[in-house]
Amino acid sequence: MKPLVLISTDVANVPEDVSSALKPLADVAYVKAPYDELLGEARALLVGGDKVNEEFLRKAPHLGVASRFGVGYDAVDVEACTRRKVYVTHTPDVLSGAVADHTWALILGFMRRIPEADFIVREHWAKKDRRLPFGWDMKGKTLGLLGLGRIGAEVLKRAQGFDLDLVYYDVMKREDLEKLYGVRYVDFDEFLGASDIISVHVPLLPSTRGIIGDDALSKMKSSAVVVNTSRGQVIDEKALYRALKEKRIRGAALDVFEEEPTPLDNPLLALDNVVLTPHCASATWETRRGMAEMAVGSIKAFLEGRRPPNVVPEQRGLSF
Ligand code: 8YV
Repeated sequence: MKPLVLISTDVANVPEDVSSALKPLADVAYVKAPYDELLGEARALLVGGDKVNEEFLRKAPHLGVASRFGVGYDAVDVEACTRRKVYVTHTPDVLSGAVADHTWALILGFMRRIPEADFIVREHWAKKDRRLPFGWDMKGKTLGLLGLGRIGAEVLKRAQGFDLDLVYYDVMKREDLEKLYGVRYVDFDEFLGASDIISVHVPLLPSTRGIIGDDALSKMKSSAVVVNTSRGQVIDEKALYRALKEKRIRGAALDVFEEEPTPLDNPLLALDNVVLTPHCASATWETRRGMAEMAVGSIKAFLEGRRPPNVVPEQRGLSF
């Protein structure tokens, strides 16, 4: 009997002509939660949004690899996987450009009021009953990158044409990028006090959860725009809502939320100083296909008896 591979995301994300690379080695099933019964037999899992924790792993005694369809693996308990000798892989690099493009779409979409401008053309321009308020120039603004890893670096690369002052805060200094792109390292308080646009590119960790909360928001300029394409939980959404509602900061452009999909009664949705997208920063034809090939490739290597590529850093050097 062939081993069983479960794919817990849909064929739009992992097309069958990509997953078919596994067919000579395994039976492949696309599944939607709950899939407890199949999990009992599964040797490999290509995991979309599901939480892979101790409770989940208990139901998957034969699992050898959890291949995350994405770069962020905050929903996967890597320690629990390591204890059970389950490899955790992810898809770094392949999506950095698409996420950076989307970050810039959000920045410019907010600064030039693109969603509102579109609405005015459709509903009001010809009737001359509502004008589009002015937007803001990029020139002369300070762009602050919270986190300067792979995605932050791509955002920085794209920032070069805009005549911006560039600062960043991270746990690691990136002198290479400082030299290459003229970005300046500042401490967290200076970062908050200097930036007109704060773009979040840190992973969700205990140390980054809620890092943009009441205290951080109180240190921002009134011109600050918070942009988030990383994880919703990095920002305390209630604190952000209060700051936006009271116009203590200028606005926010968000692709990610504390709860996803974000509920329709999330008060953020009623604000006019926000631009919102549905966690789609990596959602392009080319990038999602690249992610699928990478995630499938990790499973294929595992089934062929090799240590899979793109194992998460916490499991570097480990072989099961
Ligand atoms: C999602 C992401 O994985 O890479 C990540 O960590 O958040 C996204 O690319 C994607 O939306 C599929 O779940």
